[in-house]
Amino acid sequence: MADMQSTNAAAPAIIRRLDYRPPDWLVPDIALDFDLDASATQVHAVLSIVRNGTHDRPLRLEGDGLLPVEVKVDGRTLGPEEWALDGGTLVVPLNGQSHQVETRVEVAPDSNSKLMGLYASGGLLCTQCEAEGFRRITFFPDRPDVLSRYTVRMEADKSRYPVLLANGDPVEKGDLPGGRHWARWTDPFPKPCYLFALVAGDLACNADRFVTMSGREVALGIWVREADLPRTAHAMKALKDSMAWDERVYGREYDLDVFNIVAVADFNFGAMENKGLNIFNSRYILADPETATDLDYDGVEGVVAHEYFHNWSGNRVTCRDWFQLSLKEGFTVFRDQSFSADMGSHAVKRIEDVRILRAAQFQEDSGPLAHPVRPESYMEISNFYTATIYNKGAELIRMMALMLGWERFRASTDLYFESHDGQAATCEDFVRAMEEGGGIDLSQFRLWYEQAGTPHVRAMLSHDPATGTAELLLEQAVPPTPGQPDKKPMAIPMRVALFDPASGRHQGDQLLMLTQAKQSFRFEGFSSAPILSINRGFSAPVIVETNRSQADLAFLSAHDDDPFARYEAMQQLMVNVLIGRIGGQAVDEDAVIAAIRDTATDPQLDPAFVAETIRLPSEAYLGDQMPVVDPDAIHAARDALQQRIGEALEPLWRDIHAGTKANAFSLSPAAKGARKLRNIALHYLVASGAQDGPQIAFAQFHEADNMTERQAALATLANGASDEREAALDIFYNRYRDDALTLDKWFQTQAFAFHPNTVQLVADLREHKDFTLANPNRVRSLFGAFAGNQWAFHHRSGEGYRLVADCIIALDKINPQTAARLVPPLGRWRRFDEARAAMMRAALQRVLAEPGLSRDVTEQASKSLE
Ligand code: 0A1
Ligand code: ZN
Repeated sequence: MADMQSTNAAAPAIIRRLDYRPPDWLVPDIALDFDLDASATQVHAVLSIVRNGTHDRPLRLEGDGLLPVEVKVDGRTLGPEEWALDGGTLVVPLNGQSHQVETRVEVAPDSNSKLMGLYASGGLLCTQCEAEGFRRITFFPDRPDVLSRYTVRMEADKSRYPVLLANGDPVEKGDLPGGRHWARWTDPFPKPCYLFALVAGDLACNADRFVTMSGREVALGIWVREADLPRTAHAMKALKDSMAWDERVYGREYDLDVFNIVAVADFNFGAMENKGLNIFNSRYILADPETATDLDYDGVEGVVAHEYFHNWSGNRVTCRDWFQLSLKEGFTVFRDQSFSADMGSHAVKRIEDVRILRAAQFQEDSGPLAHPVRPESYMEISNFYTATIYNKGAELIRMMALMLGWERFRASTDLYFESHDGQAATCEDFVRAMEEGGGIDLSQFRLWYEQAGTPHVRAMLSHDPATGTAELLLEQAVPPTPGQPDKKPMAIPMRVALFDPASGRHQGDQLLMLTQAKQSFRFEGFSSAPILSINRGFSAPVIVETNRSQADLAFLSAHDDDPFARYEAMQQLMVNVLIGRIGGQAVDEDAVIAAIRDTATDPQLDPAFVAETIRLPSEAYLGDQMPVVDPDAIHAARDALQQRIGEALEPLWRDIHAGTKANAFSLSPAAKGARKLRNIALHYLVASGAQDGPQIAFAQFHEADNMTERQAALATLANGASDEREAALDIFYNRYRDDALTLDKWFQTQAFAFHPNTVQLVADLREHKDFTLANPNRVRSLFGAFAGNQWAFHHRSGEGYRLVADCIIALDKINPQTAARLVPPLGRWRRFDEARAAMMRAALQRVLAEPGLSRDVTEQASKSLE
């Protein structure tokens, strides 16, 4: 049977949610033995398998790029006619109910450029198995509903790989002849293979301890290169804070004796929640004031928390199949967002999270790659680690928590964890726990999991002075998305308040449930027309259109007691002026300037909130408000308004900039807020065109004792043309050329700059000696940032599209997952004028015509053209 091998060069198969079938064989136990070596690692796997149900189907063990050196069943080596390879999958017919199956394979970590499976990074050997990387290590039923107890033995050269880590707890170790050593780890918790991990290398440890709520001591370790040890303190603090928070807020305790984190330089995503052994992209572990911005610090805190929280929402309760990915990701993002809000400012965190949602998820939801939070089909699951699964998924949990109230929500999460502990569950299981624990009917709410697309809600407030009645008419519509032309009305929780303009107060915040296509709500007791504050706290992930005047928005920007709604009013005020300007209408910029001045000078407000609120909406967000995006007009209008704001309030910007200079670095919320505001002030000051603007920016760049101020000054300078620009870029490069994470900022700042020559600069940086396609962080710093720079990427020459398509084609041969992440910006062609759209389609077609294209890029590019 061994000659039955088949190759699969045809169009990638489509996997469908409704085709789910329970596994044919279970694997209660697995023992793995690794003889580790960078170029030839031997993997010996012993699987105890049990037939699941009554059937006569053979055992199928997935493999990707593996050739069995040996296959044994119950201790007997099989002849080549007793097994077969079917497109990589090892097929073994078996008669009994349970067997012991052994395989031996050899893998080559140092030629694994996809960074999936076992790979080498900076002298380390490490693994990445989610979603389907375990099949690149050994033959196994690589699906999340097969849960096994793992024992892992590793053997390696002791000088090269003095540290050997795996999931669970270490149990035994020893030395071997020839300078080799070994270690054995066991993980008592049954887990799916996507949570398997090992690391071998020369690592130093930041060791600490945590005592859990039941008094157990957990040994914590953050493992990095020796030189990076001083940069691990913030991650360790975040880990301990997360452990305490999950106990306090969700009643969830850690369950093993050790918890290890390893930082690696080459990693496709942010980090990975492997049981007891989280593996991180080093950018989410390492931080010090010299090299990390406040945003980086927050990223470390948030991602450490995210991965830790997965221990319950993901590991103890895992996913039945990959269509349920948001079960663990949406819930875990909601948990990490709540944690970060508790660690800092709720108001600012909500604004930041909504900004990310709108920038990434709303765009996804309105384009060719739109998909439901629980998708129906995929070609390559790696393409579904999206803002929809993560961020919109988190909004769904947030809405349920809002509808239930915290106490009932918490009772429901307890029920969910208790009833599904040790299981592979579904999104439906979660919703049912919410219904049972919360005593609520979520039948209509389930549409949020099924229907893609961002709902639009039109809100019209009218007032009858004769009766003192206000009427709020809400209408909803969910736009068509691929495969879903017609949508049903959703259950949309809308927090609203009606302000009395005379007193500046409202009668209370109400939660309205919009469940019909059109619904009206009446409010009594308004002698004069109230002002509508709607979707407060961004209670639902929808696009709200209202009939509010600029005067109403200005009122709310000064008086709304819901910080998100106050921010939103200011942003809408700005959007209206900018869109008006783009459309050639006469607009009243003075109202915006006055609102900014009032906000920036209000002593009651948190400086971090002020900074968020007075910042102009991004060019991309403005594009989202237009029927056809006009990148040049948007840039011109935004630039001009920025300059006006800069000029009109120049003394204020000088004051704020001077008044927020700190004597010594601190990570306190007040110090972070001051830096945020200081950087915005600098930005407006330079935008004003003041003669000394570049010098002031350069002075900040030069004098700063922290990266937040240094990088902001560099970014401000990078937008213009000045001697200071070139000097600062040179200084930055020379200072950080040997520090990869910081050098990434140098690439990113230039790719993201509003500079007329950005396209050419990016083309030149592509050829820079420090640019490499082998490191995903470097690729994202240059091409990810560039593709997010609307004005530059959509340069009318089409050169931006060409650069990104070239990068996708070259990168696909090395790392298809990371290549596929660069496709969506090209897929937004329907949003642009026909000349640009044609060039974007041509770029996608050129990518698709590439022979041997990966399944990852094929799926994204072909769907983008449909
Ligand atoms: N589960 C991880 C995300 C993740 C997914 C796939 C990966 O493969 C390269 C890596 C990480 C998380 O949500 O953090
Ligand atoms: Zn996650």
